[in-house]
Amino acid sequence: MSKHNRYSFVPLEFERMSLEEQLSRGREFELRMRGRRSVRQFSPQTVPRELIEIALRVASLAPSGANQQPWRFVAISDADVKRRIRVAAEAEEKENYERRFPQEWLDALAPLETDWHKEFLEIAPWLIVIFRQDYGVASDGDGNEQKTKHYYVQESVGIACGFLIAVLHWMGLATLTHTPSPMGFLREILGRLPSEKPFLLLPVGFPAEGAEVPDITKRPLQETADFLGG
Ligand code: IYR
Repeated sequence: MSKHNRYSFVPLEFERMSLEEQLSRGREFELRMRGRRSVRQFSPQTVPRELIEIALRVASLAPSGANQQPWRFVAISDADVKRRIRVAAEAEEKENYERRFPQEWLDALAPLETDWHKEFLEIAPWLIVIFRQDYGVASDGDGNEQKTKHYYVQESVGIACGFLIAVLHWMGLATLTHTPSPMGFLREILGRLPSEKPFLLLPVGFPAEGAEVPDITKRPLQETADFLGG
């Protein structure tokens, strides 16, 4: 016997649009998303919490394995917490750049001109840390912890992060997908549960005046997609 109750099913709400409308929306979205860049130079200008809340609500709409929504977002504007994150991230990254990264990785990073300094972690008005929950923890009422296995956690959290990055850009905010490695310090600084693993660290804000980005291009569709039929 399954321990799960079945859902009741309701009619799907679905907006059917003309092909013209579909094309126009698709092209508009493509154009906007083309302007999205990873930013490493942030302005200290503040960003209202309401914008971050909207973005996190949108991210939380992502599909997930068995609708388990195995994510936790921690949004930080507190200067002291940001400073502690910067100090810990720089310690790991210094080790990476000076000792841990193999030459092949350093060579791949060289064109980006990144190094272990991460001042953006203090300058950006918000840091969003996304944790993945590999299992759920609930109390059974007798003070015992019950663990629930989560499915497709990496995929689900990756999709939620995609939603998050897209909506922040759509709202006129810059982000950097930052993955200092290893990221265990985030769990300690933010006091998260052992079931929660840091997945991504996303500085959010406005770009600094005169911010520069590498002159890179995206691979054309012929290289990234195949059509069979249609
Ligand atoms: N996490 C390091 C190194 C780094 C790795 C990749 I792959 C990048 O695309 C960029 C940076 C850092 O943030 O410097």
